[in-house]
Amino acid sequence: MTKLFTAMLTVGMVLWGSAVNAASAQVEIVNAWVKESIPGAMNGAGYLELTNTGDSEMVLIGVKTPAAGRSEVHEHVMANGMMKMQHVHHLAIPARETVVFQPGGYHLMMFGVKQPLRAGDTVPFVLEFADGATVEFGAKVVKIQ
Ligand SMILES: [Cu+2]
Repeated sequence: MTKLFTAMLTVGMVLWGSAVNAASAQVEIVNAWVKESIPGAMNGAGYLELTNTGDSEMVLIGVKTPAAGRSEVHEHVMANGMMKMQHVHHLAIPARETVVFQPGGYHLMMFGVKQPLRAGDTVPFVLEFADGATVEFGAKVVKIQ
């Protein structure tokens, strides 16, 4: 990872640090990871297990990362016998339930990755919920064989 990229990520994390509010305590994130970039790839994807630990539904409405020009919550769907990705604008997570983001299903789509994502790096993300809550976490870049 270049020095410039490291600095950029640090600035991003500091700026977003102030955005966390108390409601974020209602969400737990484990097993967050990102696929290592394949040479020449402009896009990337992140995965995680997201648990709503609270007593009320949480609705995920967006995701941000300083590592890419734009990021969206996506899912894979079958359309006319073909797998395609689509933007998920509202993903409801019922109280006490876990949603697993994994290859072939929900993922955090990154468009225009600014630097190749290398195994061992950590990509910071912020999830945004309909009630205004935000949750920050780091996803480890993993090499895909
Ligand atoms: Cu996608």
